[in-house]
Amino acid sequence: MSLSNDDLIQMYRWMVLTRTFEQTINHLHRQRGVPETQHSSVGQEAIGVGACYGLRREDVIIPSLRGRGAFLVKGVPLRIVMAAMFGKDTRQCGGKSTSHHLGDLDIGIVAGSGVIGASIPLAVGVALGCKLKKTDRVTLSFFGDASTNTGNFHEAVNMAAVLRLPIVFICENNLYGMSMPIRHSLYIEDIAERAASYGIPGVVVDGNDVLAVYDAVQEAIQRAKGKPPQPTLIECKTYRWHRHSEGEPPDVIYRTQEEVEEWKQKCPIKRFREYLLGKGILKEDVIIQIDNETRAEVDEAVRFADEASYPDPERVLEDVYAPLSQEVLP
Ligand SMILES: Cc1ncc(C[n+]2csc(CCOP(=O)(O)OP(=O)(O)O)c2C)c(N)n1
Ligand SMILES: [Mg+2]
Repeated sequence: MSLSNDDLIQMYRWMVLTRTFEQTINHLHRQRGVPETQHSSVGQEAIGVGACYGLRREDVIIPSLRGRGAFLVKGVPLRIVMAAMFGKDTRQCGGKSTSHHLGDLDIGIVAGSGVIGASIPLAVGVALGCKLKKTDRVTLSFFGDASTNTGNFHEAVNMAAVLRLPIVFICENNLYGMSMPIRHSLYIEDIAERAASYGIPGVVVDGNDVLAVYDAVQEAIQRAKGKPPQPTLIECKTYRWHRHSEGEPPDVIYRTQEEVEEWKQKCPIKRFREYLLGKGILKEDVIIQIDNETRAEVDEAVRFADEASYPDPERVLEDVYAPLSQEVLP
């Protein structure tokens, strides 16, 4: 799909909304605590937005633990993501999910696993199911760089390649695990190189360039819809601005402030804004309007989350196991 000016402004808006949301949660965390430990996506907004923009409702995503932008663009209302962070009862996951395990099957979001790398085989299972059911649904699997050092990643990518599954693997390479720099855990330059071992395309993309992410994912979706389908591994080079999660020790232990500042200069939102201003697609008054609207939307979501109820303790054991289906009973 080619993007109209309205699309571009909408993408910019999603990125600003994601950042405003993250910064607000960060502030609330410090101010009064929020039940969920926040894994901020500040600095990485171009990936979730670029990858999910234009996806169909029936396409499936399994977001990473920093996947707020992906949730929003895929269609989870902001107030629901906020309520999930507050541990409040919402239709999606009933307050048991926190935001990074949020799922909503109705709009094609499968909840990821908290175990690093473990969401990747789940995504492969989803893609296999979609293929066996002869749908044209595509699955997007998001994960971090450190996740690609787990056996889960290798087994899953291999299986997807062998079974020719309609899936796109999207690695958000922010250069660190929790604190481990990838230069200490990887002996190759690009994670995308790993695709070659499984005979699938590996693509390196500037993860701070929302349009580059969009293009790469759209191309990969076309390959996933091919006959036979072909998976792709996309590596998005990016950087997380905040510490791994709120409450972690200060990150000066493993990276320098100069490095953080250097990456802030490559801010994906500033960059996209300047591009759109240069093309005359965005005007200063629209930028201000988007800032004000997203601020108001986030404030409303906080009010909603504050007023929502906590889940009923009686229901704590519900939804732990899927009910046994008749087919597997003797
Ligand atoms: C099997 C396992 N080991 C350790 C952890 C603790 N842990 C949570 S996030 C994380 C780092 C993840 O790094 P990466 O995959 O690069 O994603 P990022 O946090 O950088 O987005 C670790 C080690 C975990 N959740 N699961
Ligand atoms: Mg990482």
